[in-house]
Amino acid sequence: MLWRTSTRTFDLTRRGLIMGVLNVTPDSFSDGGRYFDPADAVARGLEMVREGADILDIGGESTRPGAVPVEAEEELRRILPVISGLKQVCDVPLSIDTMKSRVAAPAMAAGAEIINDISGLMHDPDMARVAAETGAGLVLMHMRGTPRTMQQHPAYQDVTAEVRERLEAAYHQALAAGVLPEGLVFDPGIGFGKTLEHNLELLRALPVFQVQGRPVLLGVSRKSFLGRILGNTDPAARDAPTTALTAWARQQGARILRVHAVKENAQALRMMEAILGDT
Ligand code: HH2
Repeated sequence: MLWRTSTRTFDLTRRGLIMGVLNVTPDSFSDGGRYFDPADAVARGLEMVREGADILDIGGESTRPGAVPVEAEEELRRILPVISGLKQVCDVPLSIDTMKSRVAAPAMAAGAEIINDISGLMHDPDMARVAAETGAGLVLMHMRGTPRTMQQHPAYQDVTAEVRERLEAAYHQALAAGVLPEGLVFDPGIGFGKTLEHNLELLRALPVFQVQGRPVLLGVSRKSFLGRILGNTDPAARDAPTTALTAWARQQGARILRVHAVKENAQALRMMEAILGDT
């Protein structure tokens, strides 16, 4: 199982990847404001690399439920200094978490190699073209609606089938624009236009989201559904259940885990892979 980005190819057959979350925003739900200064963001990025991150996912717009959208210029102002800062000090693959091609294109030019589009090509018709032209690895996530409204009344007849269907359509959309299948990764989008029950059902069905045999990325880190089950309101207190889900998701076939607490999750991933061996 290979995943191609613009500059390298990951072999995911036996080794999954930890994607460290680096939010350069004032309002992200867990780390908002902590790394708003580019120097702090670069330092945090380096720390995550030391802790075992295989990829850093840099975001300049919060997508938490109710978040107010940010203009492309502002998103770029936040993320470009962090991309160039990290490029100067390490060779870790960088991913840009954006729904806008006007952000993705300059980010790729500055040295990012993966585009993480949480709208799964629904937000910006030009995104697939930018991914094709730059050769970016492309993460296609399922989201219903927009971050601002997505949690108002999420409703599905069959959440698993509908999420799978939409990701399948995104696969064909990407290929039609010239993206190579080896560049694609799929994500059911936990918490994006879903109730607690929807999230649990999607997790139960995780292998279903290996659209056309492509790898699955999962982002559950510190999310509110964990707090709803465990009765806690502090995102930073949700690293233990996140780590448990990392091991479980890897066992269910997920290959890329998007997390805040890199060290613990990398350890859980390596332990699970030791058990899985060559299977
Ligand atoms: N979740 C968040 C953001 N980007 N990308 C993918 N592919 N999958 C996810 O589950 C995912 C994502 C939300 O988490 P976070 O970045 O921590 O918060 P915020 O959106 O408030 O910045």
